[in-house]
Amino acid sequence: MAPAATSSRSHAAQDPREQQLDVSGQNRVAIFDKQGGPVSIKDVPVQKQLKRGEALVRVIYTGVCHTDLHAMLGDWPLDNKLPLVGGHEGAGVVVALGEGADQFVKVGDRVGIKWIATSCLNCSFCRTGAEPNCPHAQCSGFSVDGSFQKYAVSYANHLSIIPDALPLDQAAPILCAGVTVYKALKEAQLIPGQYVAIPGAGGGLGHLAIQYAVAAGYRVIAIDTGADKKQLCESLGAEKFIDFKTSKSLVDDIKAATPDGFGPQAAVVAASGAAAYEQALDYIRPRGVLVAVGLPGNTDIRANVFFTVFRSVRVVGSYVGNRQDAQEALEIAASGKVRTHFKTLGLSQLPQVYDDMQSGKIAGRIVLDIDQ
Ligand code: 8ID
Ligand code: ZN
Repeated sequence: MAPAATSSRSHAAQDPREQQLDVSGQNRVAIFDKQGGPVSIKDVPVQKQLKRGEALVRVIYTGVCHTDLHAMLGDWPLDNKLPLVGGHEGAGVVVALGEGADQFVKVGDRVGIKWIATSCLNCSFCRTGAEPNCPHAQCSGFSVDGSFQKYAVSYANHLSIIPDALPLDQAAPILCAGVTVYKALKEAQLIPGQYVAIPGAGGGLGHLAIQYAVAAGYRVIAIDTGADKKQLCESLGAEKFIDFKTSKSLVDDIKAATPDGFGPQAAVVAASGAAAYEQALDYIRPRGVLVAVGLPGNTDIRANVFFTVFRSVRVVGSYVGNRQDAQEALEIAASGKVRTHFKTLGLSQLPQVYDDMQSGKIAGRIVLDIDQ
């Protein structure tokens, strides 16, 4: 696949579909019945009966995250709903509300559907801002149907408000990829001037991680493979690109990219493959942190106890972000400091997108136009 074009728009040229608040015609969904697919595109009736707290969102654009591919393939140790409409980077407008939902959003609001579809807002996790860890959380495109459909029923309490200055296609990938890496960089607890290595830097999460890191004043060592991803990572501000397929010693090359040769203060692992975790604890510097973000199924992080102590390194897991993280990530994107690099395809091309994602051909993100 050709490298994606970066949108040149700096202000939201509003999509005329954002004004169409009547619910007309059928719902259009991309759905699969069993793990491994096939994914088919179908017309089905729109669900117009909304329960308390629910919102009907007219999705216009949706990003495709590697998580959607994991869910379709069933390679995680968790069961998803079946049949399933995937997708959790949905951007559109609210067209109807269930009882009580108007305390969160209004009809006509430009909103985003993110991975955490809802949470109880009342447990000790929610009360302390750890909404993704809520035991009652529901996940869009996994435990409930997601954004690969024209009319998605979601929960008003977790919809994100998309800033006016941000076009919906630019916004969509921020709703998972953007917020996830923004939060993961917070978990790294770096200060400006410090180095972060980003395995998976040329992918959906990674290319946004480079930009949030640069915006925070961190220095980025990008790790991925191929000329397209190298060019993308360097254009976004990575100071060094290391190709994991051609490097003779990843550990030596990454350490050598820092001035004193001790390696970066953090690795934010945003790759979907298990190999990206193998050497991260060896190339971060003493007192450094490995932030686990990428989710290869059935993979362990192997940490030698002696060297974990002797080098005083930390390992932390980082799981999307809360409602405030999502809002901040969107607002930074609206300011122009972070721009999604994407190619737009139609919802009907989702099976091809999954094939290309599996073979590592996508630099940046694919955003689907729901009506195509
Ligand atoms: O909350 C979370 N922790 C969270 C949220 C969203 C997504 C976690 N994820 C997970 C996804 O489920 C997936 O496992 O993050 C991973 C990356 O998602 P993505 O960015 O949507 O995937 P992508 O666009 O396919 O990019 C992956 C990149 O990793 C590179 C590939 O070349 C690709 O550019 N990569 C691989 I595969 N192996 C690598 C390696 N060994 C590698 N890069 C460096 N070293
Ligand atoms: Zn995702």
